[in-house]
Amino acid sequence: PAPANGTGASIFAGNVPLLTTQTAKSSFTLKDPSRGDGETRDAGRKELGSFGAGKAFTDADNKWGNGTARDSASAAVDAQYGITSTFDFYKKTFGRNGIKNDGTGPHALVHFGDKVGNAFWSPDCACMLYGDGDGETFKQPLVALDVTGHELSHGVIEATADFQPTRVDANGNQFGEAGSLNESLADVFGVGVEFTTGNAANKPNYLLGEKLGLEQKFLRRMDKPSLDVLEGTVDYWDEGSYDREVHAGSGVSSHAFYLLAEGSGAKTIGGVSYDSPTHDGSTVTGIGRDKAQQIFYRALTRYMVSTTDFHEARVATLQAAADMYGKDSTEYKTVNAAWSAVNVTE
Ligand code: ASN
Ligand code: ZN
Repeated sequence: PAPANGTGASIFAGNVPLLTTQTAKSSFTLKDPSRGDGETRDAGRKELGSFGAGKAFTDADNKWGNGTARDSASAAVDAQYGITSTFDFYKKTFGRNGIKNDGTGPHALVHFGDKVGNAFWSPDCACMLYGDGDGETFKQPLVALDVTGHELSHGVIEATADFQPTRVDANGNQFGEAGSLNESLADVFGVGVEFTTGNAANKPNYLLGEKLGLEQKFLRRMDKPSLDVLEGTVDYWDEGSYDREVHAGSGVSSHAFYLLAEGSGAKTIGGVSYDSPTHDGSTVTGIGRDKAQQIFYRALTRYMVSTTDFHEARVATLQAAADMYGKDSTEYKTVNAAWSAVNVTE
């Protein structure tokens, strides 16, 4: 069917346009035919395994939500906006047609579980599951744009390098450098979604999860990852990285990416102040976010594999930079400098 022009009042991104599907005279559903039928459905606060495919959201006038977390459809507006923004980001930036590059639109389920303070990419359904927050640490539904960008990027990563953790503990926590790269690149491209979307109510920055009502004001950040005390994210590589919890370990390459894009030292971007340190006291001059993204994406999709560690990630990104700019280029040299600055050296 032809897409129908709807609008949504989101919780985190203001009023947003949505393309939907008309199913009857006065009935629309939150499915976007122009983006591979990307769709958001309702898990009805049920736990894994008990909601099936979830329930479709329907609306009579194609004006969705009221912009508050108490309204069931508003979280769905954010999730659907995240789907369309992420789909568009990958297409526009890398020419990638959907998560699996097959034109299929992503699927999401909101209101997942009872007081869940997390969001997940589920390989089983190849879909996103969003909790409404635990009401304590995470005070908001986890449907903000960078969270969606992060989770759907896990889908892209699964379809490409498919990083695997070296170890999973009894609580399901993952460890190791390939798993840390998984979390890090999900942050790299999650931030990319924010910057490329350029939503006025959700200003782009290098913070992840700054809208989730956390006491430390963000979940992770890329300029100086160790400012995250919640997960204990690190700034630099050391031997401990080989067996570090993957979110904590993600800081190594996220920090390298930030330095490659923006450089070291103090800087203000979009109203947020950053002060990115280097392990070796060096000064790094950034090559800009666009080039940094292209280098990391090329490395992810051509050179990284399920067991890639940080030192191999360095080689992969150097190879990507050499392909695109040559070995004598500033870009190549800056990739090298950025990894050195996080203590990943030859
Ligand atoms: N939000 C977490 C993540 O995407 C959920 C998880 O998979 N542990 O990393
Ligand atoms: Zn993740």
